[in-house]
Amino acid sequence: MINKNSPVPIYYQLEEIIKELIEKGELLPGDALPAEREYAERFQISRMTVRQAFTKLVNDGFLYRVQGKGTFVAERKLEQPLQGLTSFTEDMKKRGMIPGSQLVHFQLIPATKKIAQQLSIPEHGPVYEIKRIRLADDVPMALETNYISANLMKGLTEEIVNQSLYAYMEGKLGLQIDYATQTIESAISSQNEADYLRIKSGGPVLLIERNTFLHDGTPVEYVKSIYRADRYKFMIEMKR
Ligand code: 16G
Repeated sequence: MINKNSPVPIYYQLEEIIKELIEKGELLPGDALPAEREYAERFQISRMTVRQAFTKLVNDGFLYRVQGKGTFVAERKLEQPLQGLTSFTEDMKKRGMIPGSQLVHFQLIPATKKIAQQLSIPEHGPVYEIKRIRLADDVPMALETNYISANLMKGLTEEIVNQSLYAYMEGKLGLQIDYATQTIESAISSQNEADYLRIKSGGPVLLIERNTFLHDGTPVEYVKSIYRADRYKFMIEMKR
């Protein structure tokens, strides 16, 4: 299966072979890969080359390593469309997964200059700071910090925060969430974030910031999220 006369590097050919096995379901999430030595013998290539292919696949999120145990097939990434303004709860339900939240903290704080600006409210105005670990089928996917003006978000309780914020805003408060702007940047997780997300410290994450508005332009939330880069990829359709 490996062509040593090809101009295509051998590690790359092996990478493609492993990816195909994953694609076809012959290697499933959680399955252990054969030892480097075994692959080296099977394909008559050097262990260094096998390691190079494994490392590339680890970095690209297809595989993960466990110290002293070996290399395993990673869970597939969730493909999140970027069109459409949806909530975490809606996104997970659409996939047939069970959405969940673990509340890290829920506080009423005076708005800092930056948050006041983002929410178009006076500095030191009352703001809810809500930090939640967002779970899909009990697996942490993101760590989300929402800032919401307390004057807009009447009657917020811990119980509500453990459910869907968008459902509360629209269903109970009758607010019409209309549009949002969002940026996505790559980042490296801090020890703290990694602990919440159950990944290793320094593991890749995506920093997503969202500003959401009502139809009349009133800001309803400013959100800073840390998404697991090993579990998420974003998709957008383009046309010209
Ligand atoms: C998503 C949104 C977040 C929103 C939350 C509401 C991103 C990056 N963020 O996680 O802005 O506050 O959904 O979810 O997509 P909920 O209705 O389930 O509480």
